[in-house]
Order: sequence, then structure tokens, then C-alpha cells
Amino acid sequence: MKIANIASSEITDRETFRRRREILRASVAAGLTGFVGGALPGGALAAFEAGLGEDEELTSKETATTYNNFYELGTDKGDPSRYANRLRTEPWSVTVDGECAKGGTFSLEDILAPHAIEERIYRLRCVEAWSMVIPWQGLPLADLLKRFEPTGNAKYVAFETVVQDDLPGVRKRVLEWPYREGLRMDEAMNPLSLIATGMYDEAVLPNQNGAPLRLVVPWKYGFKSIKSIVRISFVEEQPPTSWNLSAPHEYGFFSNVNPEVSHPRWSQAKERRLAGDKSGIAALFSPKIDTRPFNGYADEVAELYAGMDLARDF
Ligand SMILES: Nc1nc2c(c(=O)[nH]1)N[C@H]1C(S)=C(S)[C@@H](COP(=O)(O)O)O[C@H]1N2
Ligand SMILES: [Mo]
Repeated sequence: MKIANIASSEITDRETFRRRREILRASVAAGLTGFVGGALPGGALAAFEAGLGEDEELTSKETATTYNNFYELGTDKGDPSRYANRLRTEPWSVTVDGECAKGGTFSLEDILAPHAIEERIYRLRCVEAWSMVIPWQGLPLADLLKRFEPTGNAKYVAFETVVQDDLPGVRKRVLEWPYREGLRMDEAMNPLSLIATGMYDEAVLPNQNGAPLRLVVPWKYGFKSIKSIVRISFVEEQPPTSWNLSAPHEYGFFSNVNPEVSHPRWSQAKERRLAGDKSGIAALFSPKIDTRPFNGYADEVAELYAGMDLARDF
């Protein structure tokens, strides 16, 4: 693609990106990153920047907030931002139930109160073979889940998105609502798993990105990163998940990013990176880059799947 002038906003993005990385490095060095136990495990810096290449550009906020998948708001990429204000996020509460000692229904304020918010820059790889690099603000999922004291029977954790009957996509019943997702407990407890509460310079997530609370699991296809969460359930059996229910041969429960396992209708070997200042549409013409196992986070998560056949348990 030919761009006559480098847009000043792109330079700003790069500059912001560089500064953010410096802040991250400094806060990791100072032990301010909220790692459980305080001590910095070896490779903590790697876990935070998690293999982000020096030349990997942030996706522009414009693209990340206008090129979305949030089917409750509609199936076109522009629908979630177009209809964002139809999602009602106040008041918000989250019900926590199942195999835990301290479940209940909590206001958003109570959910967030004890947690320090940190920034994580993660790649997001959609199963549709495009990807972004997004600076999230949020808290480690593990820190939140531990507060509810899951029992020894909690082998999985399941999540549900709010259902508001008047949202344009909910009316059309393109999926069976509520949107559901789930993780195995050890995946949920991995330090990379994040509950996002904001992104870029916004302390509160834009509605189209899953306000007020959404999951971010960067080594899995984007559909695992469920938006606008209202229920968290600790369960013993692998929970039903929306895309697996709708097309089990196309979307597995694990859905780890894997360039070697094709979707039945397209290859997953490459992806289009929606980076820099390009709009979502222009980015569709960006060159493709290689997709990496576990979306580039293999060092942090591959051991979770030791002994599994990832072509069968996809
Ligand atoms: N509730 C809900 N969560 C969802 C979706 C959805 O349709 N509904 N889409 C998923 C998909 S396919 C992707 S790629 C990401 C997109 O997140 P983003 O729009 O913030 O980039 O959200 C995921 N979470
Ligand atoms: Mo996706």
C-alpha cells in the first residue's frame, strides 16, 4: 500500500507506544505490576510485553473502536460503534455462582474496588484472520477469581454477556443468547488472562469494545474474549460456549491461535495486521503477516497444553 505522507497521528501513536513501553518497563522494575506474591518471577517483563516486537505498531484507537465484532449490536463491523449507545451499562452488576465459597451478586463498584488497574499491550487475533495490537487497562483475571474462593471442584469458569432484548443484534437472533464463553481453570489463572476495564487513554471501555468488563485472552482467537460480562460461574464440566454451539466443527472450546490448524473454510497461517493509523477498511488491503502459535505467547502458555493433541482439541 502506498501512503503519500505518514500521518502525524501515526507518529503520535508510535511515540505513545514507545513511552508506554518505557512506563511498563519502569513499573515492572519497581515491582508495581501487581504480580501475585510481589516477587518478580523470571521473565516478568517478557510476560508483560509478551514478545511484542519492537516494530509492532499499536492499532489506532479509531480502528479498534470502529472495526468490531459484538454481534449483540449487529454483524457488520461498523454496527457495534454505530449502535454503541443502545447498550445500557449503568447500573451494572455481576453474578458469581457455582463452585465457590463467596459467590453473590456484586455491583461493578464492588467488583473493581480492591484492584489496581494496570496496562497491558496485547495482540488480538480474530479467527477471521485479522489482528490488532491494543493497549488495554484492566486487572488480572486470577486476582478477581481468587476473591470468590473457588472450590476444588471448580475445573472451569464460564462467562455470560448481558442480554438486552432491544439491542439490534439480539433481536435478530444471529446467535443463541446470552453469548457464552469459558476457560479451563488453569487458563483463567494464567497471568496473561485479563479483565479489561479500559483501553488506550479511556479508563472506561467504549461500549462497542465490551463495557464495562470484558475478558481478554490474548493467545486465543478473539471470540473467546467475551464482552460486557454479567455472570461468572465456577463449574466442574466444560461449559457450553457460543461459537462452539453454533458451529462445533469450526470453533472448538480451546481455540488457541494455531497457524497449523486451518478453519474448515480458510487457512489460519497468516493474518492481516490492522496497525497504525489505517482505518479498518484500508487495513483490509494491508499485507499479510505470519500467524504465530498461541498468537506469539507460546513461552507463557504452551505448557498449559502439554500432552494434548491441539489438532484434535482445537
Ligand atoms: N458478547 C460478545 N463478545 C464478543 C463478541 C460478540 O459478538 N459478543 N465477539 C468476539 C470476537 S469474534 C472478537 S474478534 C472480539 C472483538 O473485540 P473488539 O471488537 O474489542 O476488537 O470480541 C469477542 N467478544
Ligand atoms: Mo473474532
